[in-house]
Amino acid sequence: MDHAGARVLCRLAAGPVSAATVPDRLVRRLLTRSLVTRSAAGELSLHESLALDGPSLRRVLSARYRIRWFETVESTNAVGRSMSPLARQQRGLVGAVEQRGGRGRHDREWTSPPGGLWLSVVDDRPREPSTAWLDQLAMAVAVTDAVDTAGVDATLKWPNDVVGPTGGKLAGVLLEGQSRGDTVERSVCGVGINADVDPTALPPGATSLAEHLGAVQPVGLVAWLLARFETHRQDRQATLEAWQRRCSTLGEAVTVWLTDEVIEGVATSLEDDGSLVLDTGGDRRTIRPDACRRLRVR
Ligand code: BT5
Repeated sequence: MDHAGARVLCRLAAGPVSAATVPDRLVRRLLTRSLVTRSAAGELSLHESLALDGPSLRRVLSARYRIRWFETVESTNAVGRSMSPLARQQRGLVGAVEQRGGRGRHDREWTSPPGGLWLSVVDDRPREPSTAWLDQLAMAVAVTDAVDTAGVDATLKWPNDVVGPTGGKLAGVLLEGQSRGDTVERSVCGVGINADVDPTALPPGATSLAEHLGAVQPVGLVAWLLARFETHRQDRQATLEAWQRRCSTLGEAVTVWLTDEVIEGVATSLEDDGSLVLDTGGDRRTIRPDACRRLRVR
């Protein structure tokens, strides 16, 4: 699906929209491909045959993705790590209805009931580490783009949280790389979005799109999410700027837990590699995303 079509599908994730708000040619294209239906009142909806499964993802995504879909899986990132090699222009996409052993950073548990989007994007282009690490930021910004299009205003909390309008954690990103020497040979960018999930099925402090929008069709989000991810990861400067615009951490007094140290200071800016700069009252400390175990705004 092209960008304009992917964006419309994302708007439809939260329910019908008036066909009058979508260019006629695009409506015809989406109808011809049986991705949407139009009611007598002129409202577009996602086609009822689209579900969150492998065949539907093949219909909404381009052929560049090698898709592996599971009803239940331990962790989509773990499957992504062991996928057979991809061609240079190809991306792997691993998804599941439910994860039994979903993982966050530092091997923390990631709760992944049905109704959420649990995806991992696999890329085998050899890259230098700082470029590969940018994917983490690019995916977080892409999530805010997608949920914003679906109707939820989200912000970013450094290093990798997407936060909903009332402060709960809506999504998280887990980037893993397999390196040889100084080259990252495979990156697996995992993203978990609490889409059509009842918040009572989630840990305290979490929120979901359903909590803000009512019923959501998660498949509607995927093509636009991945289109935005690919766009952001190609432009470091634009991604950093977009990240900073969306970030609620900058300017705040924060406490950061590292493995063997706790630092307090004011978050002032983001470095090119995604590190956070803290003003600790005279001193300047730079913290890499992977070194941060926890951050709290004071
Ligand atoms: C993250 O870790 O935020 C990264 C989450 C990445 C999950 C995706 S799902 C697809 C792919 N496959 C995987 O196995 N993982 C990736 P972190 O910053 O460490 O946050 C983890 C913390 O968030 C936990 O300790 C809980 O407090 C909280 N948490 C767990 N599940 C949650 C959920 N569904 N929604 C919001 N918060 C959650």
